[in-house]
Amino acid sequence: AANPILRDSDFPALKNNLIIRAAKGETIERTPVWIMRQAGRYLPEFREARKRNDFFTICRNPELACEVTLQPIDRYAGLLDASIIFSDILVIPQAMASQEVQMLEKVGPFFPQPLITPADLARLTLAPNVHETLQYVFDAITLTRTKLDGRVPLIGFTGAPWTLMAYMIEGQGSKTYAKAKAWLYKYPVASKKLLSAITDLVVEYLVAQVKAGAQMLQVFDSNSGELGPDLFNEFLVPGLLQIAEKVKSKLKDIFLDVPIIIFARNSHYALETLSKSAYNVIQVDFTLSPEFVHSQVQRRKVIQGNADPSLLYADPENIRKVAEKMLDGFGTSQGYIANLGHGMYPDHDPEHLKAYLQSINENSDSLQEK
Ligand code: 1CP
Repeated sequence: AANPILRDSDFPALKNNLIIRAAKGETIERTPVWIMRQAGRYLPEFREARKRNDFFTICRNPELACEVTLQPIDRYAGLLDASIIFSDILVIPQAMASQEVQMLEKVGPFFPQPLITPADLARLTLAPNVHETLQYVFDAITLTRTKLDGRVPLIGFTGAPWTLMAYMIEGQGSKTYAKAKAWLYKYPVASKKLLSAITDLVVEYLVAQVKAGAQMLQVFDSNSGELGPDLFNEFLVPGLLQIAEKVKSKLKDIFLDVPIIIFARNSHYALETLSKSAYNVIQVDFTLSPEFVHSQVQRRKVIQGNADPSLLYADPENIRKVAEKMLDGFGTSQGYIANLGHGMYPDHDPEHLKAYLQSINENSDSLQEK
């Protein structure tokens, strides 16, 4: 049976809706900020929770997922403007393969039986029932939005089709993604079949997250930068555009509407196309200057990003200077959400992240006057 549709009236009233208004392009009183991987191993309280439970146990247990989602919100109270549900992009391949993805120390996610040739697609369930396979994510979202008590909105997320396909073929992260890219050149028909199955599943997965309480969504195409413009346009663009269009249209049918963020990492060639899509916000990585981003996006979309995560190794004084420059480039009272250009690293100092968040908060006052 389908889940009930939960609406604003089923949850505590939202006290800080800055990021939602910013994502819709409204003029706001200061720049909102959240951080990719804001829950994670750089936090001692997360490492403590991980000593007791393995990674996917936390993902599958709504109480534990809720607990770690709230850790950065509690620690940086008043400094973060959004939470993101604790999970991983690899839950989708898990749902399609009904095969364990392991989380290995120093390696990250690992598939013991990766796809090798198109014949291996027969091993997959191309259209699993999202409620049978991923109900734990929806339960975690409902519980977390309740426990947030309206402090900040809750973001739901997914991996994008190509990024997920790449993990399913490589079996783990890769420097070149040569095996997965070889599929695009050698088996274009099978590749499109797999990408299209993942696209349909991702659409259902995102819609179900919103029905469960997610107030914003982000699509992570972390590996799109490996492709170059031709492969990107042929294999990725159709699915990426469809995800935003179909999710919006399915939500509209049930009188729901949430902003959607797209992150095509390291893909300068993606910006113009994405700026004409149904996404609301484009997350940009740290290789892109504000000038270049503006030249491609032309303020058709809200921008999110993009300081180099390695900036957080600098001393707080330096962090402040770089944050100021970033805000000068991107930041106005309209069209911008601050973040990093990629996620937190495990050896980051939580106090340095605090300095980054504070400088964004302090600086947006003076930006108001520009
Ligand atoms: O606060 C948050 O953002 C937590 C939720 C979250 C998200 C949004 C996690 C928890 N993972 C993700 C997304 C994710 N996972 C992406 C997209 C964003 C990005 O580009 O970083 C990707 C590529 C993954 C895959 C993944 N999961 C990797 C990368 C491996 C590689 O070599 O490519 C790793 C190391 C993980 C594990 C993971 N996921 C999340 C955490 C906290 C961790 C650390 C693992 C642990 O605690 O043992």
